[in-house]
Amino acid sequence: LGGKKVAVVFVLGGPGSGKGTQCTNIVEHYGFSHLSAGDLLRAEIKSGSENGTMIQNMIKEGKIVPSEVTIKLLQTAMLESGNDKFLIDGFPRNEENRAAFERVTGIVPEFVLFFDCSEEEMERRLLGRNEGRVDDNIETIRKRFKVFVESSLPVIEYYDSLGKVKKIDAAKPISEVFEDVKVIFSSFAP
Ligand code: UP5
Ligand code: MG
Repeated sequence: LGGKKVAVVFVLGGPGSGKGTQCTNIVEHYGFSHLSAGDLLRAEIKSGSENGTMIQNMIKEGKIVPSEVTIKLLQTAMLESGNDKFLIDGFPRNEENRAAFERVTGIVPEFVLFFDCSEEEMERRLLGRNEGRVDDNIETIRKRFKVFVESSLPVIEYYDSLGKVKKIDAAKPISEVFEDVKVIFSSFAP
């Protein structure tokens, strides 16, 4: 990003914890650009890119796409936005994602917003979503939960050890979760 100083907040949490929903709210109030890694990967499938079939297969199995692919999409989206404040939603998902992003972009996040929610509640939300996502079926949802616990939670624990995690109770209704999110962003001026 040409040495420009950018502010990045990683928005993490299990499948269906409400990352996308709350990012939409944050964008409206605080001038960030929302980059959902999952949305960028799904757009890549639709575009008919040479990686499309591989990405589609990974998403269907709840597996983590190679970090080169995801990081490239994130970097392009950051450049194209013209903004300098980003919510990166659903990335990094494992230790390798995290280390590669820092190495390739030189960006360290300002903080990590962690939406904490029970699997029971997340499962209910995902099964009720009905947006035709290939991964919103019970078999894939169980795989996504397993990958989250085994690979993604350690990333959150790493940032927690640096004092960078702001944990939110994401089991509450959408508007109440946003009240808690606002407290965090209102005191943050990059
Ligand atoms: N909802 C939201 N908040 C609610 C609340 N407080 N109370 C009641 N209902 C609430 O919300 C999910 C549903 O719940 C919606 O219907 C919403 O209205 C309702 P949403 O905001 O969409 O939750 P979100 O956390 O964004 O869920 P999502 O399914 O997008 O999370 P995932 O992390 O599973 O999905 P993502 O798109 O990030 O990744 C999908 C796949 O892509 C991964 O499994 C992986 O295969 C691949 N991927 C990578 O390989 N690498 C990456 O870096 C990113 C993704
Ligand atoms: Mg999402």
